[in-house]
Amino acid sequence: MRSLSALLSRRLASAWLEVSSPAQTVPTQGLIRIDYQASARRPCEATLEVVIDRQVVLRRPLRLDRAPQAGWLALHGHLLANGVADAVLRLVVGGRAVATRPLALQVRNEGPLAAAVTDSLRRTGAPVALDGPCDSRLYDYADAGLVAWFDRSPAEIEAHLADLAASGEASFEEVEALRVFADQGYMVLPDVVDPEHLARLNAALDDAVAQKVDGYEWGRSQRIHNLHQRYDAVKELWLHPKVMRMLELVFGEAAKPCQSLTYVFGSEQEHHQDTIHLTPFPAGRMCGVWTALEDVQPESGELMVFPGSQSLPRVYMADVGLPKVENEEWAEFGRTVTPRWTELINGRGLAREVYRPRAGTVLIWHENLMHAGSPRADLSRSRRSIVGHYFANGAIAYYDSSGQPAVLYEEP
Ligand SMILES: O=C(O)CCC(=O)C(=O)O
Ligand SMILES: [Fe+2]
Repeated sequence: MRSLSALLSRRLASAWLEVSSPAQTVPTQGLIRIDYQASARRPCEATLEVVIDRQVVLRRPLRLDRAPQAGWLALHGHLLANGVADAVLRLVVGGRAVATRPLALQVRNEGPLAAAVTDSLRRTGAPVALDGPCDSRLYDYADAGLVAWFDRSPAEIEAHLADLAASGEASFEEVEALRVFADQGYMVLPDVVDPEHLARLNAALDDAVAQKVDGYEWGRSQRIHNLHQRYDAVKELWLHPKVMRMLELVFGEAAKPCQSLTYVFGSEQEHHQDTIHLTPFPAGRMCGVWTALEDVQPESGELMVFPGSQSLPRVYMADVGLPKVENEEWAEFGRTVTPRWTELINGRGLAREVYRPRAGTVLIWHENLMHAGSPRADLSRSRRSIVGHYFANGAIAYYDSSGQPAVLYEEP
């Protein structure tokens, strides 16, 4: 008997759990991502439980063995009170908790959009913890009350712009730019980045190329991820006051950047909506921002946009019946989703426009604007540009194509 209980307690003690979340260090809006690693000395069936305020909000079966198994889960922070949420993750084997890890999560959902999202999640009975990938079916995209002002009727758009002008919230030029954005799905802002800043940005890019950051090889279309984390000049652009101001007028909320992508040469990306990759709820609460670091030359693989295409139906993974993309295996996605986008463009007879801005010009596109990188007819011509994707404060941000929650930059 004694040896049995000794054996049992040794077995029970032999499971490991490590947990972490960005919300441990910064107050976080929207989805809260929690990463974990679990293992056990001997193969066993376990349950990972997530407890918040003494309520079990998730039970996930895991088959453990010696090799650490990594996973993640996401919480709807909108359904938690602002402040610190005391979460506990534990591994349960044979009815007993064999490893327990506390997590103090800082929750911050503020402003009218966050309140509207919380109401929507409560109405539809969304769970606190997602038991699987992030997906559009979790959210009430059909709720007319959550439609962004720029996705409404022409009369409603004009009424909104008139309000902005009358209250002095936006200047005449800003109202004009917003009108173009609502109508065409993008706006172009010349001379946002001054020559001195452009010089520093190009120097940062030269350095990144020389150092082969992100494995970059000269001449390739490949993009370099998140250079704002390495170079102040890129971070300054990423948080540029003029861009942030314009995005705030678009969203009616402050903007939060999500990532930066730097291109030395044209991307040659096929036409696409960002919606399926950088997905906001409610719809419309994400924008792409494209900054030219040099005067864009013909045949360099220019960005192309399809004016007016933002009003096409949004394509989500649930509509195409594909499983979430894992391990960067995009082939099936491309075979299924790209033809669907082509059909949508052709069905409307939408034309493409080649974008050839001067250095320092910024283009802001609507979440659902169809855009592409044209083929690089002259491979020697660079096309230095930086793209940021921004979500509205208060929105839920996720990557529908991969099912992961987005992690946004939160002001400390
Ligand atoms: O710059 C390009 O060619 C395309 C970039 C793009 O589609 C994106 O970053 O969303
Ligand atoms: Fe894109």
